[in-house]
Amino acid sequence: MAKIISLTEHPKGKGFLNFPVCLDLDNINADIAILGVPHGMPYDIKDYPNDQSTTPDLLRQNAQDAAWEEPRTIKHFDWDLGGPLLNNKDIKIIDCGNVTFDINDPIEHYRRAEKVAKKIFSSNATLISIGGDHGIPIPIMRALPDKRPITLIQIDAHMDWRDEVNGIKEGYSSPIKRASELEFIDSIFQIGLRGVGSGRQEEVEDAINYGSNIISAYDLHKKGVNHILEMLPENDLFYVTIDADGLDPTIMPSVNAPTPGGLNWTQIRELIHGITKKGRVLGFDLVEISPSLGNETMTFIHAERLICNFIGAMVRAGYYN
Ligand SMILES: [Mn+2]
Repeated sequence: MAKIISLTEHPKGKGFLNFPVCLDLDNINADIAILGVPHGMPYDIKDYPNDQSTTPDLLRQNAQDAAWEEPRTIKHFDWDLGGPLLNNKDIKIIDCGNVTFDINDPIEHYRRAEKVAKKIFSSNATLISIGGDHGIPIPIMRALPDKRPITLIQIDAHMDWRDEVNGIKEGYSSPIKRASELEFIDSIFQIGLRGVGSGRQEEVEDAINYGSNIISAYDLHKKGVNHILEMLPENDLFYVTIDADGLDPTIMPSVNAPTPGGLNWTQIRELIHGITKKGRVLGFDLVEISPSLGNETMTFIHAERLICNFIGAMVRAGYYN
């Protein structure tokens, strides 16, 4: 069998924020595992790979640059968290590299992603997946432990509830529709929806019939983050999928469909900390950053902060005590 994982070489030969690289997936001993998932299921053969496929390594590189003077991001006081990233605790974070693509089999990378994610979830590590387009949560969510109901939280400008596009059922327009078919996902919250392209009338009706909790970006701006957090179940298991276009394009501009009115930094930060305290986040992904569209540095800065806020919040919520 072909190699499942590869890690594109980095200047310092280390993973995200210099966390150690671990490619031995049968011996995962970590609290948090970071995984690059560059490839979705594009609607056109020319999009294997696509612009978003470059993000895992570019984000590692950019975060690396931000972490100059190596331990700064990890050791210094982080005002987003009220202390250092890991709160001076013995928390082990690893970078598992990227899921590779097989040129001879256009769905093999989904099988690999699912297999890797299963190994990480079954090791009890929290999985942070870096996309890639919004197809990538489809194999990742299939790998979630199916013993207890899980609440899915999507932050996105779009519903992503298409059954298929051009006959493709596992592409970036369909992750939430596919999630709605997973028996262990018992409720869905869709936050930040706005603009055109957020699904046709039939997708909206399908989502409403399913019972999805639909919170438009304007609902959030009007009612506030706390109101949204109060709607979430207590003590549940959560999986969170974040489409970069759910955030406002002023802070995450490098996306294919920039749409005004998105979540600002303060809102996404409060949401991350609030969700993390509500229950246990088994994993989250950040997808749909298209670096070649420009303003990628601004996008990566917010992406790095978003991941660090999640890590710091999970540590402080006592997940790894
Ligand atoms: Mn999306």
